[in-house]
Amino acid sequence: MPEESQKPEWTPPQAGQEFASRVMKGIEASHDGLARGTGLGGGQIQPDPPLIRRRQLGLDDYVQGVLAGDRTILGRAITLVESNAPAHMELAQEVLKQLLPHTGRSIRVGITGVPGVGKSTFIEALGTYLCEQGHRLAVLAVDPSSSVSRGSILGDKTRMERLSREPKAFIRPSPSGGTLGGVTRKSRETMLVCEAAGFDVILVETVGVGQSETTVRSMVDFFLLLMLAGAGDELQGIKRGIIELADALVVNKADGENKVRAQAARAEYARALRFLSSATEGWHVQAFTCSALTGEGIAEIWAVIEAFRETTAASGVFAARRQAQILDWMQAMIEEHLKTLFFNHPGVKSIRPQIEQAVLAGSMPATVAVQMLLEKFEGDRELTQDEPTTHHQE
Ligand SMILES: Nc1nc2c(ncn2[C@@H]2O[C@H](COP(=O)(O)OP(=O)(O)OP(=O)(O)O)[C@@H](O)[C@H]2O)c(=O)[nH]1
Ligand SMILES: [Mg+2]
Repeated sequence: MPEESQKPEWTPPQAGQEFASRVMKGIEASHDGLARGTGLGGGQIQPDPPLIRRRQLGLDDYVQGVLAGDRTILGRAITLVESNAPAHMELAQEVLKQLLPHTGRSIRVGITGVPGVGKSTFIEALGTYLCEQGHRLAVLAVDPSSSVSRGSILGDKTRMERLSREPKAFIRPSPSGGTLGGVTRKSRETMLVCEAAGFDVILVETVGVGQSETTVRSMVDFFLLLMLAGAGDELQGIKRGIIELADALVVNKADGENKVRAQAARAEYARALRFLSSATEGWHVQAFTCSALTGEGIAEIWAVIEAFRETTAASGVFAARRQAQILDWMQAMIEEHLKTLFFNHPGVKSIRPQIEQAVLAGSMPATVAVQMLLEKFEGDRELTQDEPTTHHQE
């Protein structure tokens, strides 16, 4: 592991470079959830070096560091990838390009369920088991609501206590990205960086509310839905559509007095599954029980995930899904980009309030309003071909 604190090449930020200090600060926060020095290199705990001494890393430093599994550089590479500053984006894309040939060799597992169902506890149990089995795993979170709180996974450190001390595991909270699109881009790229660093299992925790399940489904190979016994579906906020995204249903907290109820709920879900279509071609979705707290059932669930990988790899569904996901992702990024270009367009911005007023007052049909705005957007763009590119990330 390079001793960065011995290379004081830092210079004060110039005007316009404020982002650089923001990135450094992010790294200092050590938000892989680990104490400094517990990295793969197996070093002892060291005090945080002062912010001022951190060395700028170049393209090669990032690429070589990540490929070597250097945990400090991995954390910084992810921070770079998450940065919204145009200068960082350029370097980040260059780093990603070089890492790309080393990505893809993992199984990506998404874990969803309503708040409190036990996702973090489940990840702690499964993750610890996987490390014992010799796997190396990265835990990521996708939580667009966490932009203010800096990711619930950080607050979860107590729930992932064993895992966060595990040298074979790397825990990364949700990026504070604003829109779901922004968070997703960052998480997908973070996933690639983790794969290049040699992690062979990627677990993605997502909040079981809103659109994030669909988004996480579109970035993982296997999607696992955690459920509770006793609570009605309405109460759990689980819609049939979400169940249809899942490759396995798992009734958690099957322990103590709750065990019998959990088994009954499992049987009920198993019956319901017969009438639903499967998310993955050729895969029969089943319901299970487990206790993330005691670890009971965890090994069996991993066996299901392995069976899934074998079945879908043999049928070609695994590779086909990944290909489709890349194209979907491209399309989503184009849509986000165009949306930002449109709504930030000065001409559009200047006439939009009056047009909206006219629509609300009933003096202009919405269709005409849209047409006027689009004409403004397209017309102005034709006139100003050499306008500066808008760097957009969200
Ligand atoms: N008895 C029992 N309690 C559990 C089990 N799994 C989780 N819990 C408890 O349920 C509570 C919520 O667990 P979390 O792992 O934080 O749930 P989560 O789904 O990650 O919650 P959010 O991140 O807030 O969405 C905690 O108090 C856990 O200790 C289990 O298998 N059995
Ligand atoms: Mg959690």
